Amino acid sequence: MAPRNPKQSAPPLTQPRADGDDAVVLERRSQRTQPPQMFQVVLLNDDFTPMEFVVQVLQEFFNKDRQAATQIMLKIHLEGKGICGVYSRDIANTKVEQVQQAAHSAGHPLQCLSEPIE
Ligand code: TYC
Repeated sequence: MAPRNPKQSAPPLTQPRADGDDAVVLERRSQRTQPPQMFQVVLLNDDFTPMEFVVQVLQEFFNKDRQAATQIMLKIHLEGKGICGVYSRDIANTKVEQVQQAAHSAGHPLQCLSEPIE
């Protein structure tokens, strides 16, 4: 059998199916598999969590160097919220849980959440 070039061939069709009076309906499937939904993990500002703790969270859980972590922390402090990173759903949820656990253990009210993007 000759190999098919997927870029040149028409999008796949579902199996023909009999519909009522022997009519056959061809349904076109959606053309492309969509990329997975991505999520941004966000930290919210508060009046109590120490700046140094936020910098350490950004370094430990979001792999930021100290300079980048400090810039993100200051942006959150000044603007109310800031993006720590963008991940697939499960990784984003894990990051949120890690931050919440660390903040809770240290007795800080730091809030972290995940938001779908686009
Ligand atoms: N606003 C806090 C303070 O002045 C610092 C802070 C920054 C808290 C970022 C939370 O996500 C945060 N100590």
